[in-house]
Amino acid sequence: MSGADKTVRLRQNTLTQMQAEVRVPRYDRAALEPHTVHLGVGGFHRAHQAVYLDDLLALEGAPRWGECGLGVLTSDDRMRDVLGAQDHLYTVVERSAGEPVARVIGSMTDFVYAPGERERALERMAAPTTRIVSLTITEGGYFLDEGTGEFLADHPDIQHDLQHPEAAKSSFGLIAEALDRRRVRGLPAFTVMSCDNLQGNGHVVERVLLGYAGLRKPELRDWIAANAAFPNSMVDRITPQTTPADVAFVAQRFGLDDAWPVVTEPFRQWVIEDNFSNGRPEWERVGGEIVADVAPYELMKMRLLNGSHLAMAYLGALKGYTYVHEVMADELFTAFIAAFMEEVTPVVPVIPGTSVTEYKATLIERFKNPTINDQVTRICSEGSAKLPKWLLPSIAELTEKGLPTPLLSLVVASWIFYLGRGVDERGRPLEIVEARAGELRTIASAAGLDPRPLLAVRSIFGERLPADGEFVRRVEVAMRHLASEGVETTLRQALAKAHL
Ligand code: CS2
Repeated sequence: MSGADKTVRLRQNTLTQMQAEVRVPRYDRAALEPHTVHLGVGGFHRAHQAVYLDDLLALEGAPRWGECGLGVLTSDDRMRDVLGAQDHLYTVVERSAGEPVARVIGSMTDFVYAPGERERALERMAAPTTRIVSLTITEGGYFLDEGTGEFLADHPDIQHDLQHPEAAKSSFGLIAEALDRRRVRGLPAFTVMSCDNLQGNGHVVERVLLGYAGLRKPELRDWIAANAAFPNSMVDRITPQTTPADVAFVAQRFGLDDAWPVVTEPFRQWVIEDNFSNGRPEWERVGGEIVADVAPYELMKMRLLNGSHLAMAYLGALKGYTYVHEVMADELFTAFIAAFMEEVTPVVPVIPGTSVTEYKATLIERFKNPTINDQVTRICSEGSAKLPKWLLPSIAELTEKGLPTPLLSLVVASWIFYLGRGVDERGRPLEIVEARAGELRTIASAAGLDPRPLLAVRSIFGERLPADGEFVRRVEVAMRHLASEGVETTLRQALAKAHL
């Protein structure tokens, strides 16, 4: 197939005009009930949970289980506008070395923008039809202190929501108010399902929500604790940010005029704990893995996949790479990532029926995917939220086992160095996407090559790691190497030592 001469605007009533190779929803979208309300409709959600639901809806005898998106951030107005203009349809394109595959996803039928329609957002969740409220609000969106694991009750958004529950701004303020309305109306509690990459994401969302509800009113807290369910889950699909080039590609290759498609890899995985308070779709019919204990899957994924992303992110950015596949085309980096995974493996759980060796080999292949153009700035973003989840626990556990962590420590060093330096090795400014950028960059640049001031930020590093003199020294030596010899030599030397 070659390029399209003219494009078709994506709408419900143009689905019949799509090129034959584009799969479109054939189920009756008008008959769907929004049993899921999803907070945080970004690329990942649209390429993952909504796709599983779309697959399910295409099956014979599937229930009419649809979903409604819910935007919590003021910046979500763009998603509302784009999806609203396309009848909430959008395209997912799977790209790998082979032919790209495009499909239109129809599982979402509505989108509510909470900052502009707070009451409608609350009533959508409080409605009898709502069975699951799911979230992808990013790893940093959970109001927990990374060092202590405590709920950040003093956060200004939380304080605002406690004082004005009907005008809640945060995800948790909104969910708690909706659950309170259900409690008062005698409706069953919905399941609260986090789909963020956090260890025990169900436990985390439960802790934050109960922490918040307890401050609002004890009877609400007790009712939620007794009635709502918080399943843990492991989610996986590498989904870069959509670029103008992706929009043009979808138009040119598939003749489809979609203002905000999603480009992703063919791989996807979803492992879900069977713990729901008000029903769930039969995801197991479409590849979802329903298990009793998700913890080992989460650990395997976060420590190997997300950990490796961190390992290549800051070093790759410093080296001047733009895309993940460029980093992985550099043999030194591929060897480094393989050695990084070896170093982490002793703290990766053994899952019966899953080969960690194969899992790691698949990851290298996925990272090398040359067609999705995953951005180094994306995997660098929000390091202060990601390191405590995907890297520091591995260092702590390896140290506890008496095992060395030279490469993992180098990754910590690369992050601090990147924050302080602000430019890559070619002298080009680094685009640092980080909620705490101002504060952290000031500390890092004032400290020069001394990692201690940054390691002393307890809300990121906690108490134990910064007190480990051996670890601190390793980070310091690695930072000095990065400054004096650059990324390439530092990696070469680190690998030579790791192989001793
Ligand atoms: C990435 C993840 O955000 C990141 O840094 O590691 O978004 C990763 O692509 C996904 O977790 C893959 O499932």
